[in-house]
Amino acid sequence: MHLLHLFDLSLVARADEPALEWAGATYTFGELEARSNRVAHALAARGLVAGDRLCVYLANRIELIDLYLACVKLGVLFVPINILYREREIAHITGDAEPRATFTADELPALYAEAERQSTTRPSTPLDRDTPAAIVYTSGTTGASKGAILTHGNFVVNAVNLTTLWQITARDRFLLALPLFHIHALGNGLHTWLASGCRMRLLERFDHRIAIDEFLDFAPTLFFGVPTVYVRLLETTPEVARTIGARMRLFVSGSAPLPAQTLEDFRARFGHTILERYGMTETFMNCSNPYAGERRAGTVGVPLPGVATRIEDGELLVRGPNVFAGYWRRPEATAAAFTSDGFFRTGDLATVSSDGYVTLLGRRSDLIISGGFNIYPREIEELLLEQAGVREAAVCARPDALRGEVPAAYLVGDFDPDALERVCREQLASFKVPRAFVRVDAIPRTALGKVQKHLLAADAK
Ligand code: MLC
Ligand code: AMP
Repeated sequence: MHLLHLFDLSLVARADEPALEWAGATYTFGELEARSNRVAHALAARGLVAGDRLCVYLANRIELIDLYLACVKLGVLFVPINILYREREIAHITGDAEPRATFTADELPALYAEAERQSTTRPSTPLDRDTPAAIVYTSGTTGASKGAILTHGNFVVNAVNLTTLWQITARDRFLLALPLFHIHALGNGLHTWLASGCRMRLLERFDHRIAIDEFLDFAPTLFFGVPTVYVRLLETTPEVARTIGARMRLFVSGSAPLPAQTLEDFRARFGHTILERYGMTETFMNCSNPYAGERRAGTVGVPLPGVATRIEDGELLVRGPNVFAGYWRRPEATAAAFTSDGFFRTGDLATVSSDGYVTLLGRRSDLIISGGFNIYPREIEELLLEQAGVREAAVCARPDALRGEVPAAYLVGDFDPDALERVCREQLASFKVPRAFVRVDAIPRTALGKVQKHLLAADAK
């Protein structure tokens, strides 16, 4: 099975039904099929063939969906880049993926002018379960961001699992506000939408100042968020929250730990128990709380169908058809990520209760998750160490009520904190810019020279 078998449940079988609300207009599934076929032919006319990579540096918009569908139809690997990334971060991805084409908002008018002249019939390309559909970059613990190769089979099994288990049907109204450059919105959002054939309203991003108006206007039944989004939604007045809650069927949270208090506060205000699930770029979704059974606070629920789990030295290992095909052009990193019997090392520390619920305890690495965006301290430390006067640098997480964690920098040397902040703002995505630049006499280290971040982090609290 490949992705078009899944998508045709909507693109073909529901061709005349409303599919997408975007920027005030409504499109049917048939229109999306025709648009993406035209775009696919325009890309092919520019020389793109199966196996090529195509990078997109775009905020959520209909053209991003057209481009994704066009890539799937051509067997071209779709490589989304976080729209908040700056030159340095983008250059790493384009250098590594070596795309045949890269689309930013500026390139779209020319492409669509070419697409206008193309046929609306679907191009034919041999595809199967193992055909790579996308490369999604995930920051590596060593600092260098690695491309996870995600196959048609990975996307299909994830979408089938979630659509079934969360009872998503064509009757749902799905509000999608998360960024399509990550697998949360791309793998879970876009694919369950197309698998179920429901109506989706797409927002450019989650803007807490207008999100409530979108809820009231669209009256969704289904919503996916990261914990920061739910903390933001708690700012809603009790009356409005009740109105929204009365129409909603299911709120899902993931990508970062959902505090039990947020779950409780949300239940009190919206009358819904958020369903928490757990995934990774490399594995799609591994675990989910049950739709019908107990949604247990502080846990990520039970392993999904087909997903085998094992705990080794406290770390959660997973194996199944959801797990990616390896890192792009990094055989050593791929080999290191798997055990000899094919289990993927998630890097997440976990325990499992006697009735099978998985609780995540933290990360093996010093990954920081801020508002659902991942930050590897090493990348920021390297930039700081390039700056005049900085002799040593350690970046670690500070707890933050809104975003879960934010980065803080601890530095040895003679430097100007304002200048460091300016450099970080210029060269890094906004969520990676340290919230504090703290001068310290020494970075605490073990006898072996390893930085003891917990001592710095304790100091920050
Ligand atoms: C935030 N900003 C964005 C943005 N989100 N810009 C474009 N697109 C987005 N999606 C920018 C804002 O312009 C602003 O920039 C700064 O970030 C903070 O904005 P804010 O309004 O204060 O945002 P906030 O209320 O903090 O909410 C941010 C957020 C965002 C929660 C909406 O962090 C977000 O979209 N997170 C989702 C990340 C995600 O999908 N992760 C999934 C990874 S996959 P400035 O310059 O003004 O500061 C994964 C696997 C799994 O982990 O299991 O899912
Ligand atoms: P990414 O590399 O962006 O795919 O992020 C994957 C990581 O997000 C996982 O390894 C977890 O550490 C974290 N994550 C995802 N979902 C949850 C969750 N429900 N609770 C805690 N952490 C989560």
